Amino acid sequence: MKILSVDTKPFDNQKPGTGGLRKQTSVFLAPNFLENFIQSAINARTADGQMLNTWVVGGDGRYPGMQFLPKIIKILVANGVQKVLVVGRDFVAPTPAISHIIRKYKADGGFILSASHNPAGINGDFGVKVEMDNGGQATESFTNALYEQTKVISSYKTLDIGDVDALELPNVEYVNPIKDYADLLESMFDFDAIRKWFADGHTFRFDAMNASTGAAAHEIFVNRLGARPEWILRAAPKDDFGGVHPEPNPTYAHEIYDFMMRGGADFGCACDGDGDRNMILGNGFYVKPSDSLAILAKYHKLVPYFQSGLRGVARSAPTSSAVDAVAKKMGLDVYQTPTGWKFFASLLDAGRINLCGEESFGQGADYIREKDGIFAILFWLNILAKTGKTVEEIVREMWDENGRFFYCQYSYEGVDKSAADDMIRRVSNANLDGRKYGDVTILRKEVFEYTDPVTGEFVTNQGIQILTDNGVRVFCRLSGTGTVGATVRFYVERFESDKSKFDVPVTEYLQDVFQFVDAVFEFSKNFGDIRPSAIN
Ligand code: G16
Repeated sequence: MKILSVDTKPFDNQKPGTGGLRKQTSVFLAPNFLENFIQSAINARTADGQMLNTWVVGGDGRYPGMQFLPKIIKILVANGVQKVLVVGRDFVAPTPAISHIIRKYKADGGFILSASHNPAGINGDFGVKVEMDNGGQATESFTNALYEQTKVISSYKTLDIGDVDALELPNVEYVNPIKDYADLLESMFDFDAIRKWFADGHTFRFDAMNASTGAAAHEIFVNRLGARPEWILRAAPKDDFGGVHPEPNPTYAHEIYDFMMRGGADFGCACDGDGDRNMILGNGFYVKPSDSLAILAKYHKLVPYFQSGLRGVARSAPTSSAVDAVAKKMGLDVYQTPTGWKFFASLLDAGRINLCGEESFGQGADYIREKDGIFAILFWLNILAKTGKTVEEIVREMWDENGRFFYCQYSYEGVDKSAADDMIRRVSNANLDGRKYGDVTILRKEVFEYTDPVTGEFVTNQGIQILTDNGVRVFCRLSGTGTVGATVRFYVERFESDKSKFDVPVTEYLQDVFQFVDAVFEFSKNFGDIRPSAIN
């Protein structure tokens, strides 16, 4: 095989965001755009002279992943990779299953061709997540090194193989991840108890949103646990997800949300495009992701995998403090990290935590280094099966014991980027401590910074946090996963111990907090009277 060196020029827009490089599909289709990024990742990975032997390539099935696969294989082999493990013959697999394959086959890392929960297709988004040899997303320092490479790249390597199909090269091996992934999860949870829960007549719905989780859901919930096949909705993967915005929240997964609010089943759930996020729904009851994390921590002893207990838990800073309250009662360490699953990896690697999660509909644990939607769903099924309680009873008991952390995330998607940057800069630099807004006084405003307690890696500008004298915590940051303009996210939380108030609708309960947020950030003054595009 002849190795070619192809001249190229840097692109100025290849800085990865919260979860890899994400762009509109049309941007990725520009000549050399993909090639530059892949070669830059390899350059960053081999900068210290290390060879890459085994590399995993998988994806959530979105267009044009399948068309990109031969190009990526050729670049990897031309750069000396001995074995390319392609996950799934049909090249569709959930991100957590791919993370497991990287770890199981002791690969040097991998590429996951996914833009996660973003819509797909020619008018949607595409992305590449770069995975390390622990099966987790690139660390902050590696991401910075990769970005530096994208700025100076002048050529990439590929193979001249004429008409030979790159997928048939002797270096390429196919791995079916579904069995491995299902086996792994079956080894962790009490499948006998869950089987009995289904056999007892409980009803279930899972929405795969036409994306990557349908096959795994069928294998796990139907084949292994006895759910009915028709309970797995939108299971067949489509390369444009059938036009669905595969984000499991009440806004975008409204079909299953509405169905469950009408009392459609005992338990409902959904995963995002690449299967690492989840939404949990009871009969007429929606579980906030932050509450879900707290509940997993509370009930961990019911799960065989966690039988010997947790050492610690972690949450991202914008996630509500519900898990802190539960974990402190159990004597567990609690870590607060910046947004981005990559920040959990070192804590998991060092054994300081074994459970973690985020408000952005993701929970996970130390068996892999990605969040995992089906893991969270099985965890809930395990809790329901072992306690005999409903989803609503489980959540209400947690509130009764710990108080309720009223919490809401308001997102404004696709707003003007320079205005959003200006707003963040202005509030970051303002001296607001002690300042009064009506009856409310700001106790402390801080720009969130983090020093990784394991690696010492330091990051700053990870969002703005405000604490007030009436017990409110506000967090604001710009999304790192959007592709058009900017997405401003406000996260607000207020603790309530008065049980008589637990049933007040969240948005009503937090209404005055939102007026305070608007006054501090001057949001409507700068962006007009726009409604949030998602309230979760
Ligand atoms: C990615 C990261 C998550 C993070 C999320 C935040 O999720 O892996 O850890 O919470 O982004 O999204 P945003 O920056 O839009 O608020 P995913 O599922 O998109 O890979």
